[in-house]
Amino acid sequence: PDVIHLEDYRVPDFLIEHVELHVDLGDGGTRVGSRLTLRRNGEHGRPLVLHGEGLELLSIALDGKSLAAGRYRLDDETLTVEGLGAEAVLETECRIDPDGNTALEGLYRSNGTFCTQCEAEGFRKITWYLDRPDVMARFRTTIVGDRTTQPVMLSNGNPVASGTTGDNRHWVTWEDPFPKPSYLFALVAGDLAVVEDSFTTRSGREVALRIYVEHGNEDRCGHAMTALKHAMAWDERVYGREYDLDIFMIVAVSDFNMGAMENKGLNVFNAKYILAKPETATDVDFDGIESVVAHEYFHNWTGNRVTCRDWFQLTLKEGLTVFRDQQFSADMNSAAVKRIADVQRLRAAQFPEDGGPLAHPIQPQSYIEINNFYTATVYEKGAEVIRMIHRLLGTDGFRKGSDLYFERHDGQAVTTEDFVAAMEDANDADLGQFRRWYVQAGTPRLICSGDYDAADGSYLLTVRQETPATPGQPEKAPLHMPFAVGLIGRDGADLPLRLAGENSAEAGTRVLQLREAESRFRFVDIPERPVASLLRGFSAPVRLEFAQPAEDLAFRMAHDSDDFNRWEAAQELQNKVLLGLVADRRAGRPLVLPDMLAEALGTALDDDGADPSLLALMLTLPGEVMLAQHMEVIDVEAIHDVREFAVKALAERLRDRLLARYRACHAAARPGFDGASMAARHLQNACLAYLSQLDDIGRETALAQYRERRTMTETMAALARIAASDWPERDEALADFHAAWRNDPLVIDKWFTVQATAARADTLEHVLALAGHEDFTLRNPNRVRALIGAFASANPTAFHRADGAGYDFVAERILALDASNPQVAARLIAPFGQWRRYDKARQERMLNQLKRIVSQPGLSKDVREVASKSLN
Ligand code: DPP
Ligand code: ZN
Repeated sequence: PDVIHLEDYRVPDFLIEHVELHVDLGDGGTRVGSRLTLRRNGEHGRPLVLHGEGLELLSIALDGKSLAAGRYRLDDETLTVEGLGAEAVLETECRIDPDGNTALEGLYRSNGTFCTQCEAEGFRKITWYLDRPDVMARFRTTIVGDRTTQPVMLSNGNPVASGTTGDNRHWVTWEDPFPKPSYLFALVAGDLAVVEDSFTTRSGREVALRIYVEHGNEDRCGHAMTALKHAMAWDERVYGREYDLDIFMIVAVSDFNMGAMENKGLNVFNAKYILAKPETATDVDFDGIESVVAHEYFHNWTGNRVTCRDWFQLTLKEGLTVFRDQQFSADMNSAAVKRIADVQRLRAAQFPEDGGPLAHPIQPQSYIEINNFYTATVYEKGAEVIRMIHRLLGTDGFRKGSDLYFERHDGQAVTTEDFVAAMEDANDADLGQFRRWYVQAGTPRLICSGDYDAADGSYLLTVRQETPATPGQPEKAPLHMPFAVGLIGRDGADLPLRLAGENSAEAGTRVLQLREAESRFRFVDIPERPVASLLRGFSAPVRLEFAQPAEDLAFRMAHDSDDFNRWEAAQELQNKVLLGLVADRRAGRPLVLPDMLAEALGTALDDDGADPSLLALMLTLPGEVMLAQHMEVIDVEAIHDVREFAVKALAERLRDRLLARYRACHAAARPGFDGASMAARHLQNACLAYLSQLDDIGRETALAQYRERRTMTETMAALARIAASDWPERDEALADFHAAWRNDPLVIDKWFTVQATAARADTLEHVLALAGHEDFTLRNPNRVRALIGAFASANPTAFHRADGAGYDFVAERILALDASNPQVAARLIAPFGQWRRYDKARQERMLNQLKRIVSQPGLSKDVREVASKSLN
């Protein structure tokens, strides 16, 4: 296979100054005319080689003269033209088939609406082009369509002309004044409703905001619109960045491979990240909409105005933009709760990736299919790397750096090095060693120990860092990272911290810097044995190893001034207890829940002053997937049984307090997206997860909450309990839910997921039946993720069934899906890549499925790359 290497990067042989597109939409195929104004880049005699895939050539002309067959060469991936002058105009016309485009890259139809997805390399499926991000051109796009079925026709920039052509057809021309790479091109045409609003920028320009949706969904756009306006104001306030066109458009489509796409002035969204009202969407959905709308908006500066030189720089825009959307959501809601959610996501998706056969640095050095590198590492770890720069330089320093970055590079296609250099130069800082984060894969371990010396009142903190070997990187160098710590006194308050040799002490969190394989810090004037709170706020993307007694963890759960670390202390205590129980179970000892866990959680439940959402997170035991990460060889059944045992035992022990808190939250919550109600629902549902384990009141509480149908958040939490139960009402509730929402695809996705993730012995049989349900289709990525993705990644006992039937089911669907949508198929392989973590029998079964996938004839590059690398 063709491997693309970063070190092979070369500047383009030609540049494109201007593009004129003429897209004639039709039911039997679409004609795309293109007129490229080209300029030779440097002194050379090389031919022009354009990318193009699946295009049927209708005509080609150079500088106004039609080209004879011998003057150009066409193959499956390129169009080569020799003999261009220093400047040239190339005109082509081709036919494409949007209706037959099931890969959802390039121009395709979703529920009748024409739409595009060009990142990373979809534009070459629309017309021949230099489809690489360092070629930035001005686009003028004319769309011709049917007045009845495509009354709305959109592209980037501003509409500059329109008219009709007879035959009930019309046309519109859009012009984008900003030069852009082809991956930011977009075109949408269909019969869509529009919801309008406006935003006045701080310099006083009025921007028209438009969200286009399928008819009937107009009442589900309010939250996205509010999020957009908040994001626009936030980027002005926090980064000094204003929007730059007169119109900002968002289109929601049903069939979309990703979450959304930041095309210039015309974002195209997976409907899941736009459409919501409390009756149809959960609070998690609402949060997701807020952050994805902001994320795509923020790309206008970090991605579009300043773009990537090549796809190895993907984290330049994605890591940075994820960090920006995380900051934004933290400002909109509870910062600690947001931080916890982000770290949970990093640990669930990125840590396994970083420790498995597909480990790669946030700046990969090679790829076969770039679509496979839109990973948790590039995005989430990339955001952590930016967050560390933010910590090291401080808020003002980071802002100085981002200002310089925009000032230097506006309108350019640049590299991660350019970003880091701007941060350094603006702050006179040295990020030399820090750059290793861009090229070194693997999650570092921080092995810490603390020694209190009562005689001289000092506390010695020793931190050793070690990054495990990853494929192709056996040796690792020490990394530079911020390490935020606090020492807590007996009264629960942070002690003032002074390192030996320093003159004054400061209370609260201290950000230490680690650079060496081993670092030592001696804190002085420590009057009593402190309780250390390390890696506050998760100041670096590492695994912390610090043996802290259970009493200290419980103490920190109650007193740590860092809310993230209060939660982390709860997680650590729960991990300790649950892993102890796993060992007991494996040794055949009876399971006994330690009193101290129930007491610590009871104390949390009674904390009326804390954010209920934080308490909900503290009360929720680590999930099976998280627990598994702590085991040498993952024991799927033991983890499951022990966790179920602990939940039930805790429910019995804390019954009255859970019930009281449940009722209080239920009474406090109002339907709607206000922070207090969302937090109350969060805690209400965390209590329900316990209460539903109780034989007497569990069933009635869950059923009552389900039947009340107050908000989708409450309905789904209840239905999840019901779907996992053996209660006689189970089948009826699932049938009832389906009947109520059968015309609402986003809600039906939830119905599939709740069954795919139910912890039951017969889940696979249900999932097999659901895969044959009339509402199931491999053609809709959301539906695939709702059933197959959820089953494979969020239901360990069912996916890892000892007989291998779970593996067989998923592998078979990956192969079936590969024929129509390779990009989404490749994403489903990840759980198989974790095979090394399991027992011999499972290893063999997982490997056999990977081998079966790799040996399939006609496999896509996407699936072949991930599956074959997963075998290593
Ligand atoms: N649409 C994807 C994102 O925003 C890729 N750019 O992350
Ligand atoms: Zn992005």
